[in-house]
Formats: sequence, structure tokens, C-alpha cells
Amino acid sequence: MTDSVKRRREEEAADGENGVAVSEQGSDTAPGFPLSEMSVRRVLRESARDKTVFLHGQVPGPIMVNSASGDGTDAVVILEKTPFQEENISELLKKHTKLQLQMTNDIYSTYRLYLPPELNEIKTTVVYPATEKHLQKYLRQEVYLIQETAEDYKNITLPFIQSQSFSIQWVYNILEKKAEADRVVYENPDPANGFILIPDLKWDQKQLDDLYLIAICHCRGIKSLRDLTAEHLPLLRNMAQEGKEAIVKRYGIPGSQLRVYLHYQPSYYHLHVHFTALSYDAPGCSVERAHLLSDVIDNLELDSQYYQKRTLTFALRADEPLLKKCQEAGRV
Ligand code: M7G
Repeated sequence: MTDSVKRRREEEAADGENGVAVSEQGSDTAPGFPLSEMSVRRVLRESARDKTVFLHGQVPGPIMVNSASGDGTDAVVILEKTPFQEENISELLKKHTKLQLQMTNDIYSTYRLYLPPELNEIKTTVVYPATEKHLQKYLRQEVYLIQETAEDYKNITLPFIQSQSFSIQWVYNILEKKAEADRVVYENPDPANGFILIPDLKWDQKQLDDLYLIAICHCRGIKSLRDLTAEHLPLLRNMAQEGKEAIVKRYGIPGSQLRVYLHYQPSYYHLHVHFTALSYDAPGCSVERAHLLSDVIDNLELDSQYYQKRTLTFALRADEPLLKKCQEAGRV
């Protein structure tokens, strides 16, 4: 952890202001999700490597219009064991409640280490109520590569995203300071070329190894990479430069150690840029999805219509409706 992060934590503690902790973890103060009442319908996906499980749950209560099945309201719950924090390790060794021997052989042995609850937290992300599209997003499926030409975008993808895309209410809530206002790291308030930089939902901000922020532009109506032209260069340059400056100032990580990119296709069609630690193998940073912001800027400087003209490649999961549309059009 850098000194600046430590300092900020100390300042927050001194202010008695829990910041993230109140809105994300303070079940005493935050409106709670009824986790213990939820029944698990299925495991959507799990990863032993990432120590993560994605659950489709159902909470008793009013049946939502878009409830996938059964009685109650659908939820997606993601449980993730959190990375170790260097400054907690000696506390963790001292305060453990039990060390149970599993096996021993010569100089080798393995144990089960049991910890008090405060040192044993699980990051829990909840989408509630969840739509069928959320369930699909997290369900493990086969994936297929699509090579989307400019024509394909006009004829297949654009009509599809106009009818289907995820609600972006959460984005508007951030931009209008109706949610996560206490988490904003940096803002350029200019309506055309400004943006808000905020920690991503995926990052618990406890360690810098998996640093993940997003920059969301104030301007509405830029759906994705496909809409960008040279007209957007001032906005993109601001996001690149001011975003990096804000991150080095707050977290001490220089721009040369950040991966700054856009997704194509994104899940949410309001332009945003991902900032992740270069050493972190962030979900969604693979070559078939991530477009480095520096390359995007360079391409638009070369040709304003670059992203309207070129073929873009991306992967779609087996039962995504867009894949079906591409198949119907004979494009897969
Ligand atoms: P994307 O490329 O549209 O889709 O990125 P992806 O989720 O498939 O990567 C949207 C980004 O916004 C992701 O990195 C999400 O983790 C993040 N995100 C999504 N939601 C609903 C929220 C939210 O409510 N708050 C914050 N801070 N980040 C979010």
C-alpha cells in the first residue's frame, strides 16, 4: 500500500467518515440485501483460481415482471475471497483462532488456518433485482468470435443495442451524484469534454494490486467506440491525461503502470474508459475486447471516421441474442 493510500485511510478514519465502507460494507447503516433469506437456484459460474462463485439466487417476495423463473425475485450474488493485505498479515497470524494440521511429511506440512470474522471477509457483489440479461452475463458459456464490419454494425448490432441494451441508470446516478458521490476520485465537470473518475464496482480499494477505476463521460449519447470521431478527441485526451494524473495523485501509481482501455462490445452503452493496474490480469482485458485508449486517440487522429469504417472483432457468448442475430444474417 502506498503512503498516499495509507494517509487517505487515516484521514478518513480521523474524520469518522467511513467512505466506501459505509456504502459498501456497513450493513448496520446501509440498506441491506436479505442474503440469509435467499435460496440458491444455481451456480452460474465458479473459478477456483479466482476464488469466486457467481450465484443465481431468489429472494422471497413480489415476483418481478422479468423474473427468470420460480416464486420470488431473481438476484445475482458474486462471492469473492479478497486478496491479502500486507499490513494485516501479522495480525492475521497472531489472532488466528485455530491451526489444524492436515498432513505432514518430512519437512512439509499443510494446515487449515481459521481466522476471526473481521479478518476473513468475503467481497459480496449483488445485482438485485437481476434481469435475465444479468443472469446470462454471468453464466459460463461457449464463446464465438464475431467480425463486425461497418455494414454489420448498421444492419445488425445498432438496431439490436437500441432495442436491448442494459439499463444505464447506475451511470446517470453517478453523473448526477445520486449514488457513489462519496467515492468520486476526480471530476472534470465540463458537459462536453468532462468526466467522472470513480472506483469500479469490481475493486474493493483495499489493495492496489487489483486497482480498477472507470472514467464515465458527462456527455450523453456516445454509445461506444463505434460512435467516436475526431470530434471526441478533446474528451478522450482529457480522460487519458487527467485520469492518469488523478490516479498518481491519489494512489501513487504512474500512468506507465496503468492499462487504460475501452471495451467493445461494452455491457453498458454510455462511453466509459477502464483504468486497471498493468500488473493485474483484469477481467475483460483480453485482445478481443480491450482497445487501448492511446491507440483509439491515435487512430482518430489519423482518420476521424476510423471506427465507423473498420471491422471490429469481439466475442459473444453462446446464448446472447446478438449472436443469434449474427447467425440469422449468416455472419457466424
Ligand atoms: P463494460 O465494458 O460496459 O462492461 O464496463 P463489463 O461489466 O462487461 O466489463 C462497465 C464497468 O462498469 C465494469 O467494469 C463494471 O464492473 C462497472 N460497473 C458496473 N456497475 C453496475 C457499476 C456500478 O454501479 N458502480 C461502479 N462504480 N461501477 C460499475
